[in-house]
Amino acid sequence: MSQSPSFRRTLVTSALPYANGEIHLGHLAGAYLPADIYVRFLRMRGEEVLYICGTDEYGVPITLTAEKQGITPKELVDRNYESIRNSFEGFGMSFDNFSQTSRDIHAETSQAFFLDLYEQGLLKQKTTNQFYSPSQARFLADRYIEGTCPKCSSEGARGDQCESCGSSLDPTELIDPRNVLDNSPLELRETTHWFLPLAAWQPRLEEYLESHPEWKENVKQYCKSWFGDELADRAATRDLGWGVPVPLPDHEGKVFYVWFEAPIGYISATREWAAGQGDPEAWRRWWQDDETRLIHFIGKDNVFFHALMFPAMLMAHRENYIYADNVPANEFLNLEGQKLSTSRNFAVWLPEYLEKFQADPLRYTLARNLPETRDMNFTWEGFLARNNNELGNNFGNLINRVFTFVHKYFEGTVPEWNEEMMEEIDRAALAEVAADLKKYAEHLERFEIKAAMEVCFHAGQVGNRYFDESAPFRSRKTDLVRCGHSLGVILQILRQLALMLAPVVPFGMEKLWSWLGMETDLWNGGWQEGQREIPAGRVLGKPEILFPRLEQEQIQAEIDRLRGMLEDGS
Ligand code: B3M
Ligand code: ZN
Repeated sequence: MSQSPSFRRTLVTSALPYANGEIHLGHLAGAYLPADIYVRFLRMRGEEVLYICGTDEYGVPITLTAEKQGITPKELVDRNYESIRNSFEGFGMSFDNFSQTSRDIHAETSQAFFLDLYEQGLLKQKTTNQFYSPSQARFLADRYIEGTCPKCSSEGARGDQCESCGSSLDPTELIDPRNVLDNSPLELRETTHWFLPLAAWQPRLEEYLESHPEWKENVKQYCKSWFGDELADRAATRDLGWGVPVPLPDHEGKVFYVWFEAPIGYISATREWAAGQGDPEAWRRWWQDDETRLIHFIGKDNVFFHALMFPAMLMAHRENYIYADNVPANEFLNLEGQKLSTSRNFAVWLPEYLEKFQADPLRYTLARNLPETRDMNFTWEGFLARNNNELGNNFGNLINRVFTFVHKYFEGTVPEWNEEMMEEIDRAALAEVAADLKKYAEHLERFEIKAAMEVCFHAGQVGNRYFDESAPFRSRKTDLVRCGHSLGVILQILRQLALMLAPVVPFGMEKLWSWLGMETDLWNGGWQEGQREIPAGRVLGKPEILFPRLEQEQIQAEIDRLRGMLEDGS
């Protein structure tokens, strides 16, 4: 099915986070915050949008972690699911459904999907040699295998990589390969698996890519580099005790390869959502209707699966699925100038962050620093500066000064302001902010969130400049009518600032929205009301400090902790 240029609704997904640990800032900047900003923007404009996510719960890292902790994989993923869901909620992620791939609906959905391709004869069977552990009577994934590195002779090299010399390895290259868990010796045995022969879809995939010149450069470049060689067969199944069972006879002990089944998780989660709405078939509107536009937000390491493999699977299915209309993939976020490392705990974890700080300043700082076109850097000093200078001074103070003034001198109602009193300075400021609002929307439509944030910041500066130059604090003593008019004008600027800031700092802007006495739900058509003038005489709410200042001491502990991590690791 080709993608329709005119669409009625948008289905947005964020990469399903692995349920083997917490969420950190790198995740947030890659696949989550940008998607949430985009979705909130669409909702604010009253568009039909569905935002789907969930935890990715199968695969080897999960079984390894569970084994280390002495619990079952299901216990591990359920625990992590709860915690990830809670911290996402605290961060203000506005998913319509946040599911789990270990649920029955996902097993059913992915098995039916597999069978559709299988019955068409589109999957290819191949027999390979894999290490088998006689002591545990199972085939072992690469990460369960350890041995002596064939390149540098150091012991304890993993089946996929030697940590000492950095070589990537095939487990069959290891000298004296052993089971990591009990150190027992291994045997090579034949095993048979199903593969997706991607080369068969290559011409269609190339055409698909060409039909999307608007995609981000990085994504197009990755795809082109893969097209340089013929696309290889991709495993659809593997030998593992934890996964969705392959629904074929004589396939005991075989489950889907996690990258085959995880993207189908987007469909399962949509079906689950539909069932929850009491309309189980409603998912089809989101996946099988040309007028739906599908957008996958991901990090750059997931481009292959979202721009090629999953679209090929969707093309191959006999039912008419849509596939991604865009795949806005982000580069990576560094931390204090270094690469994030979860194994060395050199990361900022969301649950810990939320114990100490509010969500809005982090959302704002990350949005200003998104790794949209290149890797970016998060520093705690930068966070402090963004919070105090930008959120606090540029936006918070302006909002606070205006409201305090109106409450003090105009009984909390919007003062008389009107066309006859308009002077050049008023018109210029209003025109500038209205132009910013337009530019802001154009950027967001193109997924240029950082550029949209620039524009939003600029609009805040216009508001501050106008406040200083129209100087209601002076005219208050000389010309109260003029003073009221200036405040009326600034309130019009604030209503537009509220729109531009809302997707990024939703907690603060929901408050501002109500203080401004707006009537519509901000997330359902607020954009339209935000275009209309706030009339004189409206009663305004009482403000509070939206973005409290942070002190150096509050971030120093975080800086020290990260420094300590680096020192321990070196
Ligand atoms: N869990 C990898 C990741 O979080 C993987 C994404 C699955 S999306 C279907 O980077
Ligand atoms: Zn080595």
